[in-house]
Amino acid sequence: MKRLNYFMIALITGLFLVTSCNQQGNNSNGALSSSAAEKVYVAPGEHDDYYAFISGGFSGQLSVYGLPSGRLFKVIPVFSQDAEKAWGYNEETKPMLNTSHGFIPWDDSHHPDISQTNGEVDGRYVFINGNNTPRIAKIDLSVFETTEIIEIPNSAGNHSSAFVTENTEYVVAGTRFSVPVPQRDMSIKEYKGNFKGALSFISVDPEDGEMDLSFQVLMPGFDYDLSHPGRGASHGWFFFTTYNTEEASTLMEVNASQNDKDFIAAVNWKKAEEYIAQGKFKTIPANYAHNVYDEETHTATSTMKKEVRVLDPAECPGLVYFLPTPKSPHGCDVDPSGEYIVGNGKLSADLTVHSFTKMIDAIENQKFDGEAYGIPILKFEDVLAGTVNQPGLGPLHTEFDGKGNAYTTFFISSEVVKWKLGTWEVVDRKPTYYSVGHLMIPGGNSRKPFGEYVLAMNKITKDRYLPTGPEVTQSAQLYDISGEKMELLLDFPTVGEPHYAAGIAADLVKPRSKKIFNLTDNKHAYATTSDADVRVERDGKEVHIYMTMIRSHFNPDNIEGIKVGDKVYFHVTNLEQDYDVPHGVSIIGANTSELLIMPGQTETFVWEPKQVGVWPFYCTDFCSALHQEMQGYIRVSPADSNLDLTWSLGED
Ligand code: K7E
Ligand code: CUA
Repeated sequence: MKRLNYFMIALITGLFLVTSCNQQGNNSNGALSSSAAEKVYVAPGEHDDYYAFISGGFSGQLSVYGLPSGRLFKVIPVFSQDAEKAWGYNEETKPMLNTSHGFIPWDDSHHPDISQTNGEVDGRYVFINGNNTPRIAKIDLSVFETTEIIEIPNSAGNHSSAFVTENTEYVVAGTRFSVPVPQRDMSIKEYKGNFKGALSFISVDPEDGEMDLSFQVLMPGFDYDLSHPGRGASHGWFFFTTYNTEEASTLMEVNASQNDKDFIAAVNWKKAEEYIAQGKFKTIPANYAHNVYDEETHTATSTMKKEVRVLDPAECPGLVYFLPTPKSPHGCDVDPSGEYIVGNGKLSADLTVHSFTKMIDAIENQKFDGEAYGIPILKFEDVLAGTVNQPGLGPLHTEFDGKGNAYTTFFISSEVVKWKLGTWEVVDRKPTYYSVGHLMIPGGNSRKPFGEYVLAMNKITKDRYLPTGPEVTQSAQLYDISGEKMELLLDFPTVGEPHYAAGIAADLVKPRSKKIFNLTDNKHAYATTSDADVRVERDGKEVHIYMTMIRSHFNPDNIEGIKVGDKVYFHVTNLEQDYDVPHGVSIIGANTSELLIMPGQTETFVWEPKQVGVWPFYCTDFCSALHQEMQGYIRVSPADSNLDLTWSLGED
């Protein structure tokens, strides 16, 4: 199959899909058996064994589920505004969504990955990519909140991201689209040879976890689809799938499918560190936002960074090698030992597995088969570990159970296929409903997968759930993989489009989860940590209300002297110091969301009253038996009123 014509591609992507979706769910009756039900049953009040962090795709967020129950606990806002949590609406978190393109309230989040120590997931952070306006976010698992977002310059469609090295030295972000670097006004027709693909290495401070864009490797103008780190012997390397090595810029479905083989790019990041230390980098101008949320001020700041260090592989021998890999590979997955690198060629009949040992051997013996833009190309036969023959149609992603087995998803034939590392034989296959994308084994992207379950994330559900109009839910399916054969246990709906997920034993996260914020640590510029400090201050047309909340009142709850045309800042501090007692607040006519304030925290929203009157505000979170009494009034007078500011609580 040297050339795929238009018709064949339509056949593969269209027709087979229809066939798979016409399969009925009736051969999945394993899910109805009582043993399957028992395996996912978590009794009321009991906890799940695992956390699953599932990306929201076009929702831009990250959802937190329990496994095996499939129960949804939280949707963590990351790249998209979330009125429920005031994310991107309150004054404190707006800077988190700042970019070089201004305030961007949405993104497309695909690949969460959990921080690691010695190659094992450690439960400190989850990192996730924003594809559309390239960004990497860090979620702190002590609070389950996004605490840092860094924009990636010279990148577009930040897809081969956000994967971590085995001691979280780096979070790696590869561009999907190649673009002019630096960006400039030029003809699209001059793409070939001129556009570049930036692979970004973002360091993570071992102490405080702060991210910094350490350097970028400026690669040829291919598309960089997915990536995974080496581990064990291959620690120090990072592997990226490429497609469009044709460097086409139009009608990609045909033009980017011409080459019989694309590449997996093997990047030696330890070598990169040496080149950086030797000063063999160029510093080029850039413009990107670095946004940090401070837990003590409960406030985010956004800083614009102005330059980035880049390495040119043509000038850095030993930095990058190309491993030929058939037919537009998508997933790029490394097994727990670090020896095998699996390339899932979307249009290939077979799965290709490369050997790290053979790769090093070929490099040492200089067995090259030409070069591309100064990057040596290794011989396919020299690096091939083995091939899984005709395992299914449309392979996308592979995970590992730590017991010598790999599990690959097949989008077109709608199945998960289990095969053995080393012998490459297929040992089991189970259908998915339908058209599976990624799959996830908790710890599957580490040296020590937990190996008990695999979660398949499906693109299409059709008849699997009650219909909800033209838009139906997407879905995850949980399989027991503790035995020789996989067993389908559970379907559960997801938020947005689940691309990838990351999972971890609950015991590694639970003990670190915070219950409250200490009021004594609250360093918010407008905090009101005692009722003695409650006040309202006018500064021209700006009014600042320093307000507290505790069961079951606001202080103050009566305010007069506000005028039409004022800009009123509500700085509200929740004085509670008990677990699970948030309060909310909003006022009629506010052009923003409510605030939902955790114990010990301060948040701010702005209200610009437009009408004269006496307007109520109230608590939006049912907090006590007297929650409905938790309310107050603000008197708004005409713009030319001379009424002085007054405020009170408990005065009639
Ligand atoms: Cu295959 Cu964005 Cu990882 Cu979706 S990607 S499936
Ligand atoms: Cu406070 Cu309801």
